[in-house]
Amino acid sequence: MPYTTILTDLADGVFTLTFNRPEVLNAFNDQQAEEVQEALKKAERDDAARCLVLTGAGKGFCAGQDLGALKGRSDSVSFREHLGHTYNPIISKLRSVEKPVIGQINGAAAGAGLGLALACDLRYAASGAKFRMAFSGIGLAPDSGTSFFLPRLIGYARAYELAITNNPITSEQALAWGMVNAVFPAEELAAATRELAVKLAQLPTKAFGLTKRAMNKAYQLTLDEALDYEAHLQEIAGHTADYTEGVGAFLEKRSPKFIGK
Ligand code: T3D
Repeated sequence: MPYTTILTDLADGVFTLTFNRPEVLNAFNDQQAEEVQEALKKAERDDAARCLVLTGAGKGFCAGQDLGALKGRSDSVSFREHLGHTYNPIISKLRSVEKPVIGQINGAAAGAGLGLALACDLRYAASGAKFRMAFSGIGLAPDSGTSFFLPRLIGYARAYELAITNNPITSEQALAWGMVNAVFPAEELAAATRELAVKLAQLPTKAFGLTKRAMNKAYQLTLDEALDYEAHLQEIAGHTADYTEGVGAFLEKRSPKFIGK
């Protein structure tokens, strides 16, 4: 079935997923959550997709849950169950897919939309985009991984302050606090993201995946455990074609041609 709430594109090794409900700043309904899950699974399985980009159509990145859809929802719907089959699998997939994921934050990222942005590996933001926790504004607590990622990125005091004041912050503030990697004028954002994504898609994808696995896991480990886990992953990296190519190219004083395997 063709997607109705997202756009997808695969070119030059880059899989781009665009949230496409611009009239509500790409806020999610259940259909969108289902389509994003399906598209991410497809991108994960496809060897031709070596870098993922998430972005939004129109002027927003993603305003989180579509509040119109939430209002029409029956009281009998469990929030826990809803999160369990909408945002949570998406956030988990963004963290577990062993390819770099870049958030191209073209406009407002709020609520679960902020969670999606923070779950990306890297974030390039447009000057003029804004970041808002949003949950407390409607009497909710943080979800979609925001309580996990935000304090780790910017520290507890700033994260808690953003959560309880519900103040939005600018891209420039987000950059100063380490929440995004770079900020570009809006008209330059897509090209800057594309340039990075195409470059990453030509590099050793398998090693990038193992790097992500190591850094995800390191959150829960002691130093000794992390050293052991690194050694385990290096055993895998050291048997890839890209490792052989990387060392060979260095010794032959030529540029490596990585195939992502
Ligand atoms: O079980 C569960 O599913 C619970 C899960 C919850 C997850 C969540 O994400 S809860 C949080 C939901 N999101 C929000 O509360 C965000 C609400 N929106 C905002 O705070 C602001 O709109 C933004 C900071 C995102 C952007 O501000 P601004 O000034 O750039 O835009 P705006 O004028 O407020 O919005 C533009 C339009 O988008 C506007 O519609 P209109 O007047 O042009 O027809 C606005 O109503 C609409 N819009 C924005 N956010 C949402 C939305 N429509 C539906 N749902 C939204 N979340």
